[in-house]
Amino acid sequence: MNAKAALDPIETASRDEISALQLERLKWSVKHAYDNVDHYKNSFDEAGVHPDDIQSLSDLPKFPLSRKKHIRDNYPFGMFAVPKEQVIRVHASSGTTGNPTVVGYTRKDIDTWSDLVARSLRAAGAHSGQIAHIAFGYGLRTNAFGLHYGAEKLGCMVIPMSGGQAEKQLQLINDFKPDIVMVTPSYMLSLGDMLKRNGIDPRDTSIKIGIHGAEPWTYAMRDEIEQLFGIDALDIYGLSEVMGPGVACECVEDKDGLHIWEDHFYPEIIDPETEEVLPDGEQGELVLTSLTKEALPVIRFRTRDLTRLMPGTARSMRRMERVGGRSDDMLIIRGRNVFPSQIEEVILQDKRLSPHYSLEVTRHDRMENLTVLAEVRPDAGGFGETFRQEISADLARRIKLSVGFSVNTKVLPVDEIERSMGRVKRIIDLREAD
Ligand code: DLL
Repeated sequence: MNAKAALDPIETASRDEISALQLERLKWSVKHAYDNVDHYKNSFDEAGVHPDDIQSLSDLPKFPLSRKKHIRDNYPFGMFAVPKEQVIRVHASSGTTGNPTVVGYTRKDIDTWSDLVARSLRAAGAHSGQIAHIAFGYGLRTNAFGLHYGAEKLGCMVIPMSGGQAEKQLQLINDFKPDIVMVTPSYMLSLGDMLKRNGIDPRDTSIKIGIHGAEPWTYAMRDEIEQLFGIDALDIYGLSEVMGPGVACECVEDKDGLHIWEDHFYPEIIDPETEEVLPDGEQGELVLTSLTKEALPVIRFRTRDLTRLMPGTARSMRRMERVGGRSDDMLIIRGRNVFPSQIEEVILQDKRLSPHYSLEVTRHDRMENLTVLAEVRPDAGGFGETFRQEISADLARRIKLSVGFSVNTKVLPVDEIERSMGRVKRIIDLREAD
């Protein structure tokens, strides 16, 4: 069994067919939310809009935006649009402050999720008969479960390894010989490093496809992973409130932006400040409306993720550019904005530096300072302090050219940056400690 499954007809449908389906589904979804969720009824009434106002897709921006806070404020099940008896699964974000964000799924929602992850994996080049190792965490969060059901649906043998447990990961990769590994990009790099440390060339493993997401990563980071393992590394996107992983995914044919599965989610890009809708091609915040979700419909949900919409290529559905960052991850240093991914790009231009780094933010005499901590590669061609200082000075110069302000840089010896074991934490904020 090694068959490549056919695409769903809608994946290659014309734009007109896609829009017609979207409109029909949008009318249903907006009405479903209004009729069954107090929050949507109240906010639509307050804004003076009614589901009957949706006559074309361009009517959607008349409706109010929704956000994570609304789900949290209605903790635990207040945003559900179906009786609890029809909800067969819940997930929740851990939530560092306040209540967790609880999301729910009917059986049909779980089927849709599985179908869309299967579609995503197929776009990434996976097919039935392959072995898929999942190193995202299983638990309250949506990460591993959606991927698990989708891989099964595609016909893969699934290894539900879960996160962490580095030694075990390596053992199962060596013994079970997976074709596909699903994990955050940062943990994939850590696994590559650990394989090397154990005397195994990551290129000699059975892995052919890496499915990575849940955190921002640059194209330079993709090259790094692809070179390290000799694989295709594909970007998958999603968020719990809207479903989980599989809202959008790259195609192996073009590896240039993620196709949004527009038959189930309607994307808009807004200016995060003015909330005005921007035309395709312009950078802004992604807003998603679910078109088929039963348990937790979301209407104009603000994702906080910054991207832009681009036309379809390998599939008719529009693509979103890889997410460069969330508006909440933006660092404001002395009034200038910078995303960790901008720094990542500059670091990886220097082949002597490893892809592991962290960013320390401090405040001294009311001045914010950013220190970029990078690390030399074992094969950088030197180890001494002078060697590292030279690289560090060059890095500082290049970052200033790229972001427009000065940062401190420090290049550490091999293996001194803490390795990611899941979702990487790039920013060490020491401002509170001042
Ligand atoms: O991280 C779902 C997911 C799991 C996606 C596994 C991909 C793979 P949440 O925990 O709700 O859900 O976090 C969602 O993570 O709003 C983005 O800020 C970020 N994110 C997810 N995928 C990507 C990606 C999952 N491919 C939040 N690139 C989102 C950049 C991503 N950021």
